[in-house]
Amino acid sequence: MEKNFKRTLITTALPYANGPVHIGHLAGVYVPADIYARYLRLRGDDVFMVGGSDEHGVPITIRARKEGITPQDVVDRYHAIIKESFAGLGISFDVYSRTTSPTHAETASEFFRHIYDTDGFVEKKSMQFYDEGAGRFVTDRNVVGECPVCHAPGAYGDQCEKCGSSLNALDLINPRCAETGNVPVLRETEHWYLPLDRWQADLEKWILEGHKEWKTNVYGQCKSWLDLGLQPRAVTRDLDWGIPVPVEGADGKVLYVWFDAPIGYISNTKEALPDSWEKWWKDPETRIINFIGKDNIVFHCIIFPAMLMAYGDGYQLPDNVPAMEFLNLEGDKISTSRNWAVWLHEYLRDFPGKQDVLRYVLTANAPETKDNDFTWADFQARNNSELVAILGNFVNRVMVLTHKYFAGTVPAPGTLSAEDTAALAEISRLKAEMSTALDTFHFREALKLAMDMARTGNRYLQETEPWKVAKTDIGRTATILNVAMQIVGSLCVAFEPFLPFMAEKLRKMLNTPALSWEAIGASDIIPAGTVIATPELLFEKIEDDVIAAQMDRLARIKEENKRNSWQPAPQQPDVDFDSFCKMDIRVATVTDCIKVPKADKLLRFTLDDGTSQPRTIVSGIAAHYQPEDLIGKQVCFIANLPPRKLRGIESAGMILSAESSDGSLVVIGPTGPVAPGSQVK
Ligand code: B3M
Ligand code: ZN
Repeated sequence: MEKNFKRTLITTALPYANGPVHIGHLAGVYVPADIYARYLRLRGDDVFMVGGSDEHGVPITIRARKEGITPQDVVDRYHAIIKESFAGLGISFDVYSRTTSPTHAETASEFFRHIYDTDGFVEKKSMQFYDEGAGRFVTDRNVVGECPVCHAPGAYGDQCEKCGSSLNALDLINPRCAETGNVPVLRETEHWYLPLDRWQADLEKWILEGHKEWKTNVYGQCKSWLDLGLQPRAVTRDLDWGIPVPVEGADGKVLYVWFDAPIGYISNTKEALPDSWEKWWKDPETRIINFIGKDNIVFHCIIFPAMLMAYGDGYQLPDNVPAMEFLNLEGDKISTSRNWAVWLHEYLRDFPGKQDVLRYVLTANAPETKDNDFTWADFQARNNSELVAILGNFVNRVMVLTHKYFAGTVPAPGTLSAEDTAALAEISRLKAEMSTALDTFHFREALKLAMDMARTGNRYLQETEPWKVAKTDIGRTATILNVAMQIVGSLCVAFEPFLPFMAEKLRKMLNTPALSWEAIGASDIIPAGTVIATPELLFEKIEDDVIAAQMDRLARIKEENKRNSWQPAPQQPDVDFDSFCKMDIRVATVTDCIKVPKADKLLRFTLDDGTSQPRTIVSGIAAHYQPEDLIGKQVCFIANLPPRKLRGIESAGMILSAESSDGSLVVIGPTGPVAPGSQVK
């Protein structure tokens, strides 16, 4: 079943250059891809890892208009941030370029043109919303209106977030353009479609028969798409940001972002390897692995492969697409627009030198089979009780003991005892399991096995107690510390894909050249006689106040979101005029106002309502007013509600107030003085 491959091309989803990268992107795509690439390189494989920014698409144009800058300004800003932060986290791309590069424009254009010239597209006319005021077509996402299914206001043209229905923009009730508020009109437009139906049989054969080993989430999504029957998909758009459609008379049209973005993998390879890129894409002995998040499955498993088939010319299809599920943050969905994220560039600023801690936590919690959660408490716990207490502690003990008893030179071993060989055999066994886990994209499992190697080391020291043996038998101490040092060497390699910064630091302390995966478990990784450096701690404890600061930040964002997401309540069903007239709303002057004892929320009003009798009303607004501030004010109240008792006080009516976006209540009164008892009509 396993084919023999000569090389592996690793692609990583191109992040939209519409915002910085967050932990969700990292856990879902870049950290696992980087672990995989580093692992294969340690094995000596020929690997090329491609990345880049996705710089087209509508959201970028919207942001540009909002900020009064050009789309190019937007992508320049975020491409720089993203690229720098990836480098900061040690994501080892062989190329990281962008879809506004000249190579990409040329490659994507040619790709379209070749399919066009070989009759690989169909042309279709359709009606599309057009914003006459703005002079442009509006994409479905940019039209809002009442949901035709649940009648909630503010549904998007492609989906109602209230009831979850997928919508057709043309079905919205009272549609408006989201950006301008204009009422859109219908206009005919013509687009090129990729007839996916033509590739249905080939795709079924390739995926459903040929790739049963794919992750169940990936295989399952593909199967349900294929079972529904594939339809032609438009691959062009009416937009002024993107790669122009390279066909005469197609002015004002660009390639759909999901058409050009995956070609970016090819363009970026070409840009880096102008003379040898083809072998990475067209040689059947190249294995292609696409690392993506679950929302990108259909594009990578159905649409892009159909594009490659339509183009022909030997382009190879991916061998595997190990898509991840989503990572949540403190129980809530990560969201760029709601700022609910831990941003990589901010993490690198707030936690200098702690890149590996984030890599570790994101891998230990990788959303491999189901959505998973990142919490700061877990981040702290994993650092303090795993990285510091298990891995860091073991390495440090071995180094300190080597300095103490052998002046920092790795001692030569004597004959190995059964304990010694058992410890090394355990490392080899764990290595074999790790290899299987990594080969099958089970990164969490692989990381756990690596940590088990460190646990094995700690157990070995606990059992052999070299600090006690040293009092009587320095020869045996030498053997124990030599074996322990080999375990340290194994850990240095086994953790390298996950914690490359730690591995680099440790390698320097061990005075050891780069090691290969094969070395793990060997008894001579760190040769006797090696002079090691003064040990430095590999990890340090993360204190509570550091975590509290991050939690405070999230709490502030939550508050802000609550304020920003406020929307007026939907309008109530109509009432007839007679019903309205039955409500007796009047103005009164507050003559007295006091807090109701032992009731936090209640104020007791005494009102002059124009009659000779003072009127008492109890109102639940004590949290929003000092009672004395209301004395002398005029308020509106409903006079003809039946009286009711509140805390033993008879309340005759209800004072009107409005609830604002932050939940505060404001009493409603006339804007000018009126006679107490005046009716509100
Ligand atoms: N930019 C979507 C995303 O970030 C898209 C991936 C393109 S991969 C070719 O989810
Ligand atoms: Zn709805």
